[in-house]
Amino acid sequence: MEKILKTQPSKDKALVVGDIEVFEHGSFNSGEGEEDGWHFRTSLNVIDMLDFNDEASSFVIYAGTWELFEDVGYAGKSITRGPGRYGDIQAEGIANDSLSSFRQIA
Ligand SMILES: [Ca+2]
Ligand SMILES: [Ca+2]
Repeated sequence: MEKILKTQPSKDKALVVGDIEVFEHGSFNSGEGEEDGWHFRTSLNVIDMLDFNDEASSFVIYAGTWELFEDVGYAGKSITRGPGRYGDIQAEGIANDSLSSFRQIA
């Protein structure tokens, strides 16, 4: 089964090209070998994680400053992070398995 995301291009062309990778498990573990393991890397804003909703546990930001939200539509509790490796999303302030949308803000 192919999993899908609902994405949007950035509205602000002045932004650097963002680059973020999100993982199903903590410590950048995609659960490879598991039937439902996943990770994905994108430069697009994701307004609704759809098949990946409420599963993310770690992320890496390679470029840009991103806002991550617990609810779809860039709503609910959020955090803002720049480039770095974040092996435990809960330690950053988003509950584990709750990420639903994210967008680049700078
Ligand atoms: Ca997870
Ligand atoms: Ca959620």
